[in-house]
Amino acid sequence: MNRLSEFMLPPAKSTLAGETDALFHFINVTSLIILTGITIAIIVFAWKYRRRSEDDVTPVITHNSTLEITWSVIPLILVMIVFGWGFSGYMNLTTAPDDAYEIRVVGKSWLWEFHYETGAVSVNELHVPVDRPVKLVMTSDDVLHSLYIPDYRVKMDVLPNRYTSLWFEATETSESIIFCSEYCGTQHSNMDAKVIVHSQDEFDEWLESGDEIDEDMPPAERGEALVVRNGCNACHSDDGSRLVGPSFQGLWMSDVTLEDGEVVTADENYIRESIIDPNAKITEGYDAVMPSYQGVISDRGIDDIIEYIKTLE
Ligand code: HEC
Ligand SMILES: [Cu+2]
Repeated sequence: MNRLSEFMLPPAKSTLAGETDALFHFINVTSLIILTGITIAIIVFAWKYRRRSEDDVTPVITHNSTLEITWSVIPLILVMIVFGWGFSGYMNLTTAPDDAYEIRVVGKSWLWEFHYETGAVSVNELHVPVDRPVKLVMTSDDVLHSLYIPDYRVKMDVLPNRYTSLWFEATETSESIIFCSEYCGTQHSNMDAKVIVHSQDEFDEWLESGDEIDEDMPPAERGEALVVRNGCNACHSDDGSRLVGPSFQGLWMSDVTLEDGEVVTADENYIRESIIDPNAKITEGYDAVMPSYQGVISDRGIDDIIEYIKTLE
């Protein structure tokens, strides 16, 4: 079973993965056996009962009860096994244990935000403790997204205006990738994140200091780290090239023409507003697709990002 998994599937790193894989292999292997059997039978019978002479006549056979019962009952049993097995797996997947640790998830075009009980927020990095059930309560800020962690064999749609949830229990301290698996616009393919599994102690420590990027770093460097951590660089380049949004290079104190023709200077206040309330002023030639970072990036963090943008002359 493990060999099969390694050959066909990503590593299994959650408590639910084993059962899901076992059912997958059962269906796969059974289908393969049946396919082989039927193919061999077709070939053998085609050969055995081939027409040998001009006056060969096919006997008239109306039915064969034994055969018909056999080929109905065996598949019925197989289907019932798959159904029962699948149903118990489904119940397991959908009912989180009562003591599950809850984390709120917000999907936005095109990033993932994770909100923890302590008020800590992380973007595109989900931090969880190992060997402990974790329940994600998810919603979307805009369109349909879907959170998919292949290593854990879990996936759930994320919808605007309602909550969905999924749970898992990570079995090892490692990193796994998270995908958005519901097409959500031009940067859908970049809407990935990772889940970072810590030991309980490490996780508690992370929660305490989570949002703090190293204090000793110079502000501009912290700003750059924040730009990466918050996924800004998916839409903004630092080298003048145009992505979904305008490049940060040369932005500082430049004249920005807005959608309505007004020209503003890209000073502290403009940049700050662009981060907190991006749709207040839309830059000419771009779509209003930037998510708001209100409540995600602290005032201090915004200062750091401004310092970073200043360095990109
Ligand atoms: C999903 C893509 C996307 C992400 C992620 C994103 N932005 Fe934007 N951003 C845009 C687009 C598009 C515009 C231009 C339209 C507008 O003004 O809203 C923009 C505009 C801006 C502007 C104004 C630039 C100008 O030339 O007028 C600033 C500053 C900015 N973003 C900063 C950030 C920061 C900082 C982050 C990360 C914390 C970020 N953005 C994340 C898409 C994005
Ligand atoms: Cu998405």
